[in-house]
Amino acid sequence: MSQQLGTLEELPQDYRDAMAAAGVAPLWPMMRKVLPHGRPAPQTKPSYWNFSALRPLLLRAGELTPVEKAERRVLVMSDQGRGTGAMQATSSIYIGMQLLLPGETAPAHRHTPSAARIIVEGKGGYTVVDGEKLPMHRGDLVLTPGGDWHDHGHDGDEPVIWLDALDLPLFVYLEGSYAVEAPLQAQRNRPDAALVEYAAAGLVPSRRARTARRYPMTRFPWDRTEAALRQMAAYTDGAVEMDYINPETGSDVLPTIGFTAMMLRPGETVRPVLTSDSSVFHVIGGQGTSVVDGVTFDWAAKDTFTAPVFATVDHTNTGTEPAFLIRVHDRPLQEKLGYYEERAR
Ligand code: 1HN
Repeated sequence: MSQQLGTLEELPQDYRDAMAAAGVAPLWPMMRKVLPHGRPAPQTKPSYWNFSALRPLLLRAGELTPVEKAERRVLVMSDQGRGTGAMQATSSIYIGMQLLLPGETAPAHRHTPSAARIIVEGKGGYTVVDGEKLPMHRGDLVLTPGGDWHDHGHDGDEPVIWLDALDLPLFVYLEGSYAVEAPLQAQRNRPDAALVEYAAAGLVPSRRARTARRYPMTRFPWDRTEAALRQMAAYTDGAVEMDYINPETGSDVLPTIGFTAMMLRPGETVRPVLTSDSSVFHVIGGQGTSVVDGVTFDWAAKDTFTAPVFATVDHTNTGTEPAFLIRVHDRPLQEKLGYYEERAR
């Protein structure tokens, strides 16, 4: 039953003063703010970043701020519900666009939050995750699980840009966020090993001989992902969306953040059910329009936008080629907390 609750103003001033002096406050005036009726009332607003607007700003950061002065040269993409400067794009997901110039390195560190990169442009970039050198190609998803050492480098001759996604807001909220710094890592002589070990779905190196690592696959190359999406699209009439999973366990690739790859056929509109998770969408290729809670975003390759929890989302491919997006979401976190939910629209 929806009952109007008492307000602070209704209470006598002397009582309010006495409560404040005692370090307490009445719950009932604040109750609906923390427990809205029926569904959450997110502060997060649908937000959108046009890559062609970000790119010159990022390149200018390359001129203004040497990487040594930045550690990571990143422009943070803030949720418009919280305002520019907010270090989050949704309640639990941080994103930013990072630039590394030819010859530069970003020093090794490890931290409690987990990170993932989606490579946006440039050739020759790489990241080293726990000693394993991982090349960065356009559209790749590269993971740096919490606690893993990682540094970045660049052997090419053009700027490399990628999108970072981290569960940083959650770790800040939990007062659990910190990093340890170190010089660049020694690279083990087995770059990109997981691409060999997990070359075929359903086959993993025999368990008899070894114990699997907790995060066995840290690079998911885009060419494989796109091929899988195209095959799925040819095989089914339905919406084409595939989960990135840990090949040893079948579960999500990181503890709190999940990733899917989506393909929209030319002219296709998809209307997913309402979900309790929040999402960041990054466009790998193609063009289209998405309407998120009534806000329309016209997107093309390299653009990024968000959907808050329980948002109504319609995606339409307005082009003549397939469109591809990677979705970053927090369903793994919500499932662990036991409240992930889907509702019909
Ligand atoms: C971080 O470690 C990276 O390693 C990028 O590239 C962005 C944002 C906040 C905290 C740590 C990186 C980050 C970050």
